Amino acid sequence: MKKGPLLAALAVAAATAQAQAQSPEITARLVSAFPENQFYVKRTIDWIEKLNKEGQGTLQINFIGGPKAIPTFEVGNAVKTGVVDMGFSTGAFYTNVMPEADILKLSETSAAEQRKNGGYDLINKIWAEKANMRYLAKVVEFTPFHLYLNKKIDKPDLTGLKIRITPVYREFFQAMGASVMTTAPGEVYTALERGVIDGYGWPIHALFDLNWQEKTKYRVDPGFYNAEVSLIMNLDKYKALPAKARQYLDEQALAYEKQNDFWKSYNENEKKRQAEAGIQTISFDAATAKAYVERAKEIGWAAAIKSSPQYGPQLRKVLAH
Ligand code: 173
Repeated sequence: MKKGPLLAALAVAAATAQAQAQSPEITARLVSAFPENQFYVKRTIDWIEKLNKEGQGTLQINFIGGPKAIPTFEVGNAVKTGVVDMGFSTGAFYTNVMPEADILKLSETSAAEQRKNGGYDLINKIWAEKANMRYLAKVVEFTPFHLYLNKKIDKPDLTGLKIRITPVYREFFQAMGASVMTTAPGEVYTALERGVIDGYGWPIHALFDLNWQEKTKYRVDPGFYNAEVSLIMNLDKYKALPAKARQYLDEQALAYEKQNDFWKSYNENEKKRQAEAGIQTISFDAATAKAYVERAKEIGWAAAIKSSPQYGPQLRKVLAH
């Protein structure tokens, strides 16, 4: 017998209700610590759109916005306390939650290697214990930081210069004699425009997203450390996800992380773009360059271990070569 439309509709409604009772669709709210006009965020929004399309009935992510919704340095706390469910951030922005957050910049092993060598599990142990967070995936890596300047230097000496930092660069730049000022990315352009700072720390890429090339004369080579940007989630929310939603989220986050090779070619291109925009490079001779990078690393690990005597040494084993 052919079902009438009413019966068919009732059958669909009943099936839907049953599916929802078994495993309701979950919505997670995500904020970005980086400004919305940054390419990172656009990439993440693309990822969210795909996740939402394929995750209907299972999991949806609701992108709330960038620092206008929650200030850059507050995103970590918002995720920790569950004010939002998910964050898109770098660890340097939530050292106010735990000092360990900034240690991932010292990674020499890749995220893929850390999934195998116990690094990912250790990170999740620490993030759970100290920040009430799940570290889902690292989605920016293979990206050095650089010092950008508007005054010329001929050696690694920043005496008399005021440099914009985040915790990433603090100890290293101070050791070179800089006076430092912490700001969120969203405040750098104005600080440059007003001459409040003589330079800043920032990755090799993403200068153009915020128009800083207009106010930047020099990039100092070589770069140092390894920029880390990741997706984090409130641990209670993560644990409360139905198994299917959690598995789907883990898979999607891992698929995003697996695209990280993208940054290698992107970064080469960004270097060219900087040169074309008139940003000159200040390069040290080979011996000075080597000492510069080694010093950054030594100072970075000394600070990491001082800030976390408990986990600094354990992280070193899985992050450093
Ligand atoms: O300089 C910064 O704002 C910063 O710490 C950072 C970290 C990772 C990616 C981009 C910026």
